[in-house]
Amino acid sequence: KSNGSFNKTPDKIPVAAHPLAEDPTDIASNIKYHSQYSPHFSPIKFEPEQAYYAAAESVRDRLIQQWNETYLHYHKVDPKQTYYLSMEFLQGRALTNAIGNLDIQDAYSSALNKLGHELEEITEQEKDMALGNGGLGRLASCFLDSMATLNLPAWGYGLRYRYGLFKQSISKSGQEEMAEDWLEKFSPWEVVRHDVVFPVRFFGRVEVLPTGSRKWVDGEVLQALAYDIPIPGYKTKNTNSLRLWEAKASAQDFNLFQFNDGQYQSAAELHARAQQICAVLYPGDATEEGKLLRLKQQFFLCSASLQDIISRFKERKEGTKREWSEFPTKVAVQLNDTHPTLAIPELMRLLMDEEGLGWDEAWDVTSRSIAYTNHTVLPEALEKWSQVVMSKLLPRHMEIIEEIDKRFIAMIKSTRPDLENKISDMRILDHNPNKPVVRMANLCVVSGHTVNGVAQLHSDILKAELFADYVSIWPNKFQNKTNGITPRRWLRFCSPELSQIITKWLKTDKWVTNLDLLVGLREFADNPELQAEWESAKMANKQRLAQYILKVTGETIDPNTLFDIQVKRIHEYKRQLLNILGAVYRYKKLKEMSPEERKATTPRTIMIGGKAFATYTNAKRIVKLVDDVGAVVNTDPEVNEYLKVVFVPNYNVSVAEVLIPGSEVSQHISTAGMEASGTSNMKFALNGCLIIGTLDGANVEIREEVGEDNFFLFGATADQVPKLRKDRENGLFKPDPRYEEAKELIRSKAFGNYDYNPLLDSLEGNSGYGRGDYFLVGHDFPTYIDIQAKVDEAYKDRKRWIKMSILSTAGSGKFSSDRTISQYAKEIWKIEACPVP
Ligand code: 4GP
Repeated sequence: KSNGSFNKTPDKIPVAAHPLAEDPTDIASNIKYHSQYSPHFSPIKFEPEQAYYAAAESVRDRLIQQWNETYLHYHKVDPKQTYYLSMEFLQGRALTNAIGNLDIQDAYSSALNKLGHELEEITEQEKDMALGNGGLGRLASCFLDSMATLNLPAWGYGLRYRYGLFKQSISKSGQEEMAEDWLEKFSPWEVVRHDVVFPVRFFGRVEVLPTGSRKWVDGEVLQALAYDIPIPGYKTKNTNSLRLWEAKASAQDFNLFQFNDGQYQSAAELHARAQQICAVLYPGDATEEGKLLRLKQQFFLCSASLQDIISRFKERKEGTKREWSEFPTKVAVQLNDTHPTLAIPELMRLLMDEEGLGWDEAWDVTSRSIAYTNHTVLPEALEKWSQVVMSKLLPRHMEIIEEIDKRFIAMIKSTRPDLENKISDMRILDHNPNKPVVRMANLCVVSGHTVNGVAQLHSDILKAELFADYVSIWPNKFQNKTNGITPRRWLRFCSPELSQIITKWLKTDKWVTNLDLLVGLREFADNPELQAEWESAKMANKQRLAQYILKVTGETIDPNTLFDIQVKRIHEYKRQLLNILGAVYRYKKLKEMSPEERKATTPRTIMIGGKAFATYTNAKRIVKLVDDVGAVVNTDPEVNEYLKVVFVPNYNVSVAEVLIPGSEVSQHISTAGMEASGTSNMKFALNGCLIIGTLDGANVEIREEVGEDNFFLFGATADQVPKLRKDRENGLFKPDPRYEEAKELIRSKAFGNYDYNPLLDSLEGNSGYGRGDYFLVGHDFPTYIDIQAKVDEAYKDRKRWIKMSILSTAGSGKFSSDRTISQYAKEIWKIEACPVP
């Protein structure tokens, strides 16, 4: 039992450093050693917070040992290595994951007991490393876990943002954003590498040398300093790195003269600009300054990472001169969306201007090394950078991009005259006189050796629509890699109860690294003993979730009601609005019922969580609406036994680890064709939660795997969407009366005085992006309500429900990120496992 008043470590435990101790007493000594000799607090305290830091540092010792071995092993073997470039990594907490992957959970738990603490309470002390926004960032983190677990030589590269994604709180006026300071105290999981520093230039000009070659000079130069985070694999020695860059200015850039003259700001101007680069993830880009800062961030990541990659390429064969043609056989660079596209012209520049290669050779090396993953077809997310800004910030890169564009056009003209009328869409530069831009996705497709989508439907849409013209030139360039999630964090560690049951029935825990083994549960799905165990594990998780909701919202929810969850970024295409309109409709019907009729319904708790981007007004209105509906429904004594609506604040990775295991149904209800994949759908399904979903993204494949009977399907399909929008345009849409009722109730101010008309008006009028119900809430509403009624019915049959839940887990094997990463390794990166002996 934790002892809050405990002020220092117990005397009977000796203080010693045993980095690799296995015995709990030795581990306790090691933790004690860190509390005394790696101090971060005054010496008399040893409360949960101090215990967390000391425990984390003792785990880190152990990681460092195998991390160094991994580094040396890769150095010696010199395998082909992958570098995953991403502006986002949503790592969440590290302690539980590290202890779990190292398989030292029991030893740490009892070591901490000896010191008067509980492991569970200690892990709660850790702040999430929230250097990501949503699916794309969390995917990158799942991938890192799988790469290490599969012993693949593969590193992540990102930026060390000071503030991650904002912290969300909900007040009377809706969502409020605050800076999320994950480094407030410090992170025990990062190691600064003072010997890994690279210069990164901005602005300046291009100088033509007497030899005719070109060089980027002048401007301002910042330093990129490496911070490494260890990424341990599950039950393996291999420990990879996530290298995060921080921007710094040097002492020479500090003007002592100006400072002593009282000109403090201008004396440290470059230092201040350096700080801006890694200050926040996705700074607002409504202003020109904001756009420039984002472009700087992207270039900073690309330039530092590529200089590092090149230096490692050389270092691993020190003393001998390597052929550059060997580079693509040693290096695979994966661009996680278009954000790191500048890696392409930067690699070209480094090879030509710094290493002296000619265009053709540099192009060959670059295009054989780099591949690109697309994560969205939303037009606003396809990056386009102003040519004016690009020329100013990166003059040499602009030249290189112009040359790539020119050569691409020449290639089309000489080899594919049939595509000449498509050139203006396909080329990289868009010379629209009002706003000439560089189209980053086009640059990736033209330059990379492989382009992939993240679920079968999405990859098909990329090939048939967005990139169709390129497919006819390079039919083999396009692939699908259906996303996945790590079964370690998303089942084994977040739901130990369910994991234990699975291991017991499968008679092995090998499913943790071979998730396909879960199909073995199918044969027991009807077994009453398994069903009873399953139900009680789910109930324990629901109770834990109910306690969490009480703690963060003050709302009491009943674990005997159906737990229905939708958690993801708030976006109109994800249609949280459909969910809340459904809840409003349910509320209205409950109000109209007699007490007896109400008793016959399936009581439900609807939980919705997610962050709305600070400048996305409609998304913020949706958050407010959910909260307002909850305030009325939850305090209405007539219905609150049968319905509650809760907005879960500050959704992040560690909150997901509590919500997902406790869920029974979850909603993945995007307009078909718009959600590239989704990954939380996979986490829910794996945890025995049934999905209410449209045929969108990976839902399609989840339904195939878990079986149609275990998936609540509704809504239009992707191929129907264009016609439905056209029909709307032509006044052919006839709203369902139930839909009108729900909207009317909100307009009638039943949920408070806030003006929801602008939000509801986006559902009216003629269709068009952002208006006239572009996302087809109205069209899908009736089938949504019908399927919800089926969910209510199904829940009443407990046996059938539990069976469906078991079958959902049993069918989730495909969605392991181990499967996804094995496919990337084999089919895109051509890398092989390099296990540390
Ligand atoms: C997301 C997609 O919206 C989501 O469907 C997908 O599962 C995820 O990437 C991972 O592939 N995209 C983003 C983004 O997060 O910023 O474009």
